[in-house]
Amino acid sequence: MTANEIPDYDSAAVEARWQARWQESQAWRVGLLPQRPKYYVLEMFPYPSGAIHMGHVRNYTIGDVLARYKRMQGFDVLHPMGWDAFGLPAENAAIKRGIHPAAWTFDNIAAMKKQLQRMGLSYDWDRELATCAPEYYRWEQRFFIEMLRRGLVYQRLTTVNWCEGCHTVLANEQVEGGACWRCHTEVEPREMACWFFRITAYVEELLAGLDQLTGWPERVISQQRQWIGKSTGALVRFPVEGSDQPLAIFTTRPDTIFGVTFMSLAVDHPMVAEVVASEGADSALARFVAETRIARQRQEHEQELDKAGVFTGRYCRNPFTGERVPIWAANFVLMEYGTGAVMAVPAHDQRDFEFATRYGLPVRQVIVPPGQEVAASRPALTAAYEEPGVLVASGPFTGLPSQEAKGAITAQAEKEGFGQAHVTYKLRDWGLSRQRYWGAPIPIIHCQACGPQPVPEADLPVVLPTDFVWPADGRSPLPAMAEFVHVPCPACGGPGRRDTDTMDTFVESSWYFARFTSAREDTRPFDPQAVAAWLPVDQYIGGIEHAVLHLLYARFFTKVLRDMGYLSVDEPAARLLTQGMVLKDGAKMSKSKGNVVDPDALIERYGADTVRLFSLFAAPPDKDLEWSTQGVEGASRFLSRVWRLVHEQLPVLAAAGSAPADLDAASRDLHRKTHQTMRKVTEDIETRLHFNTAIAAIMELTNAISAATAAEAATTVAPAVLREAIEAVVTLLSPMVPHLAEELWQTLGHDQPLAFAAWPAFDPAVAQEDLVTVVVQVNGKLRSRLTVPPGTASGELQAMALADDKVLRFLAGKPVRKAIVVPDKLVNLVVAG
Ligand code: ANZ
Ligand code: ZN
Ligand code: ZN
Repeated sequence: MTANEIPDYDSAAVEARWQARWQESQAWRVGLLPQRPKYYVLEMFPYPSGAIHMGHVRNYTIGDVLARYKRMQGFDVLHPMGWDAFGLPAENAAIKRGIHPAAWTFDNIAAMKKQLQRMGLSYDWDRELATCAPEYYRWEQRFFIEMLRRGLVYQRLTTVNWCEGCHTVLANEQVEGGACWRCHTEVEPREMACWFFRITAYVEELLAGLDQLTGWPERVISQQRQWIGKSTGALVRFPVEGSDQPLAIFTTRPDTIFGVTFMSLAVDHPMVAEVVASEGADSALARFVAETRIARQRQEHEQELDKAGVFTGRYCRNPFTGERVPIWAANFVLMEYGTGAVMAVPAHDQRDFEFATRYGLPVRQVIVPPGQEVAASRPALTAAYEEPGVLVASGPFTGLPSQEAKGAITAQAEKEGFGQAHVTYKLRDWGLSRQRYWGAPIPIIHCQACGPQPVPEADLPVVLPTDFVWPADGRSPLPAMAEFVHVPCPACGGPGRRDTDTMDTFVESSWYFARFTSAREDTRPFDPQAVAAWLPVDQYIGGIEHAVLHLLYARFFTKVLRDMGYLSVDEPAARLLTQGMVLKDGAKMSKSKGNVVDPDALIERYGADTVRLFSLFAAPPDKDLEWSTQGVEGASRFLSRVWRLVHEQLPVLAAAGSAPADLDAASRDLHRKTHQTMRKVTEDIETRLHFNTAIAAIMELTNAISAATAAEAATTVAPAVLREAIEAVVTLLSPMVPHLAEELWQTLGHDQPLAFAAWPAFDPAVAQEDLVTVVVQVNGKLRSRLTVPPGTASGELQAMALADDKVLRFLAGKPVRKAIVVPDKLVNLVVAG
C-alpha cells in the first residue's frame, strides 16, 4: 500500500463506531457473581454538577485503564459508575433559576452520562445508581434505624448557624465572614436538636485499621490519624475554693504540673456560665464570652484568634503543691476537647506563654534540657520550652526525666484520688442532620408522649416529596408540607410530627461501593453473595481532598455494616490511589479562576483517545498534571503515527508466517525490544500504576519498528517479528486508547474484540539482553572472564573483577595500583610485581 492509499485517521468515526458496539453488546457488563477471579476498580463517583471537568477525565481514565488491563488479564472486572446526587448546589440552582432540584439533578446526570460515554469509559451501566432515588436511600433509612437500635445513632442539642433573614439553618460553607451567603444577614448560633452517628464508638478500630491499610498512601493514613487525634495523658481534679465541685483538666504533660500558674477555661465551660450568672450580663466576663462566640463564628477555617482572656475571680488549688491558682476564661480553649479546662503551664506551652506574657502572669520553669538541672540560675525564658527534659523545682519528682515523671505523677494522683490516666480523641461524633430539602429524609417521627420514634420498616422508604413549587426564599419546603409532617406516632397512634431534616450527603457516599455489587437488588440493601464475592474494592481512585471525611466515614460504615451482618470485610478498599490535580499555568483548574479547559471541546477537536493518552502521559497519576496544548498535540501525532505504521506495514504483515528459528540480528533486536516493552508496560501498570512510563516504553518500541522498517534500513526484519511488534504496540496501548486499538486490531485481521484478548505475556528469555564477555587480566595476563549485559558501567565491571575468585587468587592480596577498563571488552588490573 502506498502512502496515499492509507485511509485518514478519523477519530470521531472510529470512536463512535466502537462506542456503539460496546453499548449494543453490553460489553462491560458483569454478572451478579464473578465467574473468574474478581477485580473491583472504582473511581469516586461525581456530584452531578452538569458537566465533567479535566479532573474527572483524569480520574476516570486512570480507572478505566486499570479495568481494561485487568479484563485482559483474565479477571471479571466490576467497574461501575453512579451519581452522588443529593446536595446543596441543586438547591442553589433551584433558588437562582426556579428549577426543581430533582429536575436539575436528573438533567445533569443525563448530560454527564453522555460525556462519560464519549470518553469510551468501560462502565457496567446496568449498575448505575443515583443516591437521590428512593430505591437507593431507602436502605440508608433502614441502616439509620438499625443503628439507632444499636445505640450508634442518637439525638442531642447542638449549635447551628441560623440566618434570621432566610429563616434557615446554613451549612458551614454557606457562611461567608459570619454572614449569610445569600442575604448577608449576620449568622447567629442557635441550639437545635440534631442526630449524630456514634463514630467515636469505633475510634480504636478506625485507628488500628490504619496499620493494615498498606495499599493506601501514607499521606491519607497520617491525615486520618491526625483527624482521629488520639492523645494519652491524665485527668487531674483541682479543688475549687468555695465549691465542692473540683475543676477537672486533661493534660498530656502531667510532668509539668509543678509549673502551673493559672487555669484556662473554655467560654462554654459550666463554671464560666456560673460566674456570668452571678455577675450579670454586663460584667467583663459576660462581654468576653459573647465576643468570643461571635469571633469564633466569623473565624475563617484555619485562622487562629489572638489569645485573649478574662479572670473569673475564682481560685483553685494545685493538688500537688497546695498552691492557690487563679482561674481564667480564655478564647483558645475549646469546650469540645478534653474537659474544656486546661492547667496552664506558660513555661512549657507556647499558647500559655503568650497568654501569660499578655496578662503579666507568672512563668515557672520546671523542665530543663538534660544536663542543665544543676545550673545555679537560669535566664528568663523568651518562649516556652516544649521539649522533654529533666524535672526541676518539682518536689519529690525533681530529677526525673519528663517521660518517667509523667507516669510517676499520674500514679501519685491516682493514689491520692484526684486524678487518673486518660485518653482523649479529637474525633467527634458525626452530626448528620441537615435542615435542607435535597437530601434523604431522616426516618423519625417525633411524639410529645413517646419521644422520637423510628418509622416502622413497612412504611419505608420515607420518600422525599417532590411535587411542589420550589419556594423562592430558599427555605426547605418540608416543614410547611402538612401531609408530610403530620403523621400519627408509630408507638401510641397519637399526633406525631415527622423529622423534617435530611441526612448529610456524606452518608450516601459511605456505602455506595457496597451497593454497586448488587445495585438492582430490591428486597434488601445487598445480595449477600454478591457483596461477599466482590468486596473489598481492589483499587479505589479519587482526590486527596477526601482523605479524611469521605474515606473515614466509608471506613466507619463498612465496620458498622459488618457488625450488622451485611458485609464481611473490615475495610472498604484494599488499595487507594489519590490522583494529582490538573493544573493550568501552575494553578488548579477551576471555574472561579477562569482557567478551565472543557473536555468536550477537546474531544471534539482531537478525539477521546488523544485526551485519554495525554492525561495519562503527562504525569504519574499521583502527581499534579500541568495542562499543555503541545502535550495534547503530541499525543494526537503519536496516535496518527501508530495508525500510519499499521496501515503501511499491512502488506508485509499479511505475508507473515511463523518466525524462522534462526533470526538475523535486526530481527532479534526487534523481537527482544518487543518483549522488553511487554515486560515494562506490565510492571508499570501492575506495581505502580505508572502509565506515563508505560506509554513512553510503547513509544520507544514504535520508534524501533519505524527504524527497522525504514526504506534505508540495511536489512528487513522477519515479517513474523514485525507482526508481533506491531500487535504488541496495539495491544499494550489498548487500555489507554481503546477505540483506536480496536480499530487497528480489526485492520490487522482479527475478528474478536481486543478488549477481551489476552494481555501479552512476555518471554523473559527473549526479553533478556544478549550478554557480552569481558575479559579480566592481571598485569596483562588473561585470568578470568565476566559475562554481563552490554553497556555495564566501568565501575561495576571493576568491582566484579575484584570480587572474582580466580582474579583474587592471582592478586594474592597485593594492592591494585591501576585499573584499565574498556566497557564490553576488558578489565586490566595492575599490581606491584
Ligand atoms: C498542661 C500542659 C503543659 C499542656 C505543657 C501542654 C504542654 P493534644 O496534644 O492536642 O491532645 N488542652 C487540653 N484541653 C484543651 C482544650 N479543651 N482546648 C485547648 N487546649 C486544651 O493537647 C493536649 C494539651 O492541650 C493538654 O496538655 C492541654 O495543655 C491542652 F507544657 O496541659 B496541656
Ligand atoms: Zn440569609
Ligand atoms: Zn407516641
